[in-house]
Amino acid sequence: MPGPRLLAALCGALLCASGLLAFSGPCNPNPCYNDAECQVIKDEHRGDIFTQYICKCPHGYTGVHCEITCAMPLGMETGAISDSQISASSVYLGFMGLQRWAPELARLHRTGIVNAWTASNYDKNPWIQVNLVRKMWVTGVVTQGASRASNAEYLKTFKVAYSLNGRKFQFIQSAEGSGDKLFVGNTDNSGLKVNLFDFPLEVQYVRLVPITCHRGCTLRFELLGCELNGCAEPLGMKDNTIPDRQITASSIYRTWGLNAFSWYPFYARLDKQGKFNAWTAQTNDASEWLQVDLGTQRQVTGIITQGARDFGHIQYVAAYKVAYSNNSMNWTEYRDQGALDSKIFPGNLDNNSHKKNMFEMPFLARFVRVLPVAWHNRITLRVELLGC
Ligand SMILES: *[C@@H]1O[C@H](CO)[C@@H](O)[C@H](O)[C@H]1NC(C)=O
Ligand SMILES: *[C@@H]1O[C@H](CO)[C@@H](O)[C@H](O)[C@H]1NC(C)=O
Ligand SMILES: CC(=O)N[C@H]1CO[C@H](CO)[C@@H](O)[C@@H]1O
Repeated sequence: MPGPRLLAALCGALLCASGLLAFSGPCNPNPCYNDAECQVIKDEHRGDIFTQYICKCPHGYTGVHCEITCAMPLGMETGAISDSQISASSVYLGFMGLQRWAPELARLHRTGIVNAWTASNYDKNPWIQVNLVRKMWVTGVVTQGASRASNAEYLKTFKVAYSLNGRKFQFIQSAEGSGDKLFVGNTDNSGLKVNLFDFPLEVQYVRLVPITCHRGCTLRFELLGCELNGCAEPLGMKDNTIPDRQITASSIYRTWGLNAFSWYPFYARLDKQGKFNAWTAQTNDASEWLQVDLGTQRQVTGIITQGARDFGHIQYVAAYKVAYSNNSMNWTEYRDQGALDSKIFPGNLDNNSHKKNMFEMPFLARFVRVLPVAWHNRITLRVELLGC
């Protein structure tokens, strides 16, 4: 299938004589993927001679040819976006100041009595904002209301602003050119409303600005998008495409020494459920490791880690190093560009949140090891590797 597309792209690059392509033109056949619209760029508008067209990506796709699927949850619900990355203009204090409807609670599907962000009644210009820490593609937002004192509260309409530096914000504009785009929000306390943007935003900060609210400006939400390079798909721990036998470790912990209570390496799959749902090392020692054989050489661009609980005891790896290899004998410890020492990645802080780390220097390798450096209670891991 890419044949004609490739030909068209090459032809575009080489400025083929018109007539070589039947019904010639850089958009015929359409070089864009995922039903994207191809627009010919007129010569006088072209900044360079290498593209004669642009692909207008449909919702949830990005990349020059709209080849990248880009509508993954960015981590409000899973905790990959940490509390410290979420801030707001104000906080509602309920029940004589004892209930704090804080911004870091504004996570999709959060449960509990106080389970969302609410702006203060006195806040004339409320907003809530996420700092993604680095530039990412953001392609949409999912919003949800909540119940406060058994009354449904939610955002009926809102605007979305974005920024590269956290100081200068711009609002998403309406396609018709009639000013800031007004997004339609929720209609009850629990339903989800998905809004995909007309164009992906390449940004670090995203701000939701309530415009009209039902009772109170109360919100739970998720951001949708992807990493900039597009090479950050899960490599198969969570979805089991990496088989059990390819996940090994230095040792296995058995609760009360019982075989039936083993914390096997192949339990180390992100979000694994059950009583025994993670890998735990036999000893609390920095020589322990967890190894994933990806089956073939893959481009590895990031890692997500998660802790677990053993009969109520919270356990996790708080810091770790990463090593990689093509033959599982000679290992290279990951280092940032120009760094002399192996990188120590920040790990988890609790039994359930996802902690994502992206590699500044992605690597090509078949085997990846996680080398715990610091931990809470026992060395316990659930992981996913990201790449393509
Ligand atoms: C694995 O082999 C590929 C080439 O086949 C090479 O580019 C890559 O750097 C190797 N990775 C390691 C860890 O040696
Ligand atoms: C590992 O690396 C050493 C030194 O670079 C080399 O001599 C040895 O052959 C390598 N072993 C394997 C199995 O590739
Ligand atoms: C003891 C403890 O903090 N347990 C937490 C483990 O994670 C779940 C899911 O996020 C929480 O609900 C528990 O409170």
